[in-house]
Amino acid sequence: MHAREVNFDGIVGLTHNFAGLSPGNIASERHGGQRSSPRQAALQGLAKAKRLADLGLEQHVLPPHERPNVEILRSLGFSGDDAAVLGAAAREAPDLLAIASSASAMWAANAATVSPSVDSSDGRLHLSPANLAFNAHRGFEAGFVTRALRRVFADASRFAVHDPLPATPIYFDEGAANHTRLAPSHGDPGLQVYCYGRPASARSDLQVGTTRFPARQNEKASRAIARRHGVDVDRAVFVQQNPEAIDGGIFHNDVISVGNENVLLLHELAYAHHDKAIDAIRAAYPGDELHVFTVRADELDLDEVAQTYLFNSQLVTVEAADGGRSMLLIAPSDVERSARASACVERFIEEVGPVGGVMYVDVRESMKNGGGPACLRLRVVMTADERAALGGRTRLDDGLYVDLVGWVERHYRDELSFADLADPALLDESRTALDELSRLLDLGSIYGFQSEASVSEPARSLD
Ligand code: SUG
Repeated sequence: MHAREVNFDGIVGLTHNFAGLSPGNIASERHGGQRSSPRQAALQGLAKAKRLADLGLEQHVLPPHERPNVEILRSLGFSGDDAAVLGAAAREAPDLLAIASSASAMWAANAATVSPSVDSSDGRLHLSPANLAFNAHRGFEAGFVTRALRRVFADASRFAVHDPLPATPIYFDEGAANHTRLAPSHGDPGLQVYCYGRPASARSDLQVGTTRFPARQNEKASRAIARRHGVDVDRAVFVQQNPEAIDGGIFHNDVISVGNENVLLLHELAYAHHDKAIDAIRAAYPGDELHVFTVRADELDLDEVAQTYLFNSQLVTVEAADGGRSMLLIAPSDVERSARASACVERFIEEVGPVGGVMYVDVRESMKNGGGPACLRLRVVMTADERAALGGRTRLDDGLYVDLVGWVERHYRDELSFADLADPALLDESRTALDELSRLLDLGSIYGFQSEASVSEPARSLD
């Protein structure tokens, strides 16, 4: 079956800011309190997505969430009109204003876990929105993500968009950031590699094995997702993240490994038991030739992994006009500035046959919150019929790119400080922009503040 990888990138929202909200995410902790540029962040994200579209890849976008979200603050006890709610939260509980204002939904790799139709028992493409319940600010994303995915993947005969797993520690789920699919080519049945930080056997945080930073993904969540998607158990491996890596600031597995078709690029400290994990992956891989390229700790230590985000590159298959195929690594520009990280890239290109080159992209604003190129996208392997069945106007062609850049330039602030989050004008600007965006993307009334959405479609969560 011929299928392609389609990337859905999260459009960065109007409140993009640095609030230091994610323990164990070193970049987020380091940049907390600094001024941000929502406009630059959004333009960088769109430019990255457009470069992939220009390579001939199918590229889509997902809408930002409504932020600041005063309904979140109301549910936490603040009352009055919108301005009063924002003002009281800013004075009495700035931490809550921060969680109600985060633009963290931009990292679409955390939006859901995906199984293409070729891997599922009912022949449909399955998506499980992540509950992201580990972090207070991210736990509010699941309701709107579910609604947005149900608009885009609306055809229930082809797509199943599940409810998020229950938002409780044994089902902590961070989405595709901890999942890689390997296959001879996208359209072939694949091997699912699910990676978790919290083993099913751990009865409390004390038994997770980390000493400095928390582990997020629970093995039970990964197993439940594999089960509900109907993936073949013989083609699924569940491997533990290395607690040493989590303690080194590697909070998601996609910050230390990336796979595409028959290539897996990873660091030797990605998994708790490297050799055992690679043996299991090789044994279950449904093809003849799997290229596993391991970067050693003496080539690049964990600090450099966390600083450069080498492994948060996208590895994509590019088809040339003559039908030839070759893989390209889409790496953050921080890798290019590091002699040691770029040496690893050179060795990777030299030694792994299918990989033809590297392209560097600048997503600095996102990187400062711990999100590289791969964090910004949700990848979905799709057949031509499935692609034709997508709802909305989310495909980033030249026309939509021009429209979105114009939209950002009209509505986004160039600079934002934490105090600005309480500015009622920012809430108005955000709603005006999102209202326009929902029409641009042809998604109908999708936001809670748009009356039709709140009347006809009660939100599953506060969003
Ligand atoms: O969950 N940062 C995100 C970064 C997510 C990166 N995604 C992947 N690796 N796939 C997180 O830690 C920081 C927000 C702040 O501090 O303002 C934040 O949520």
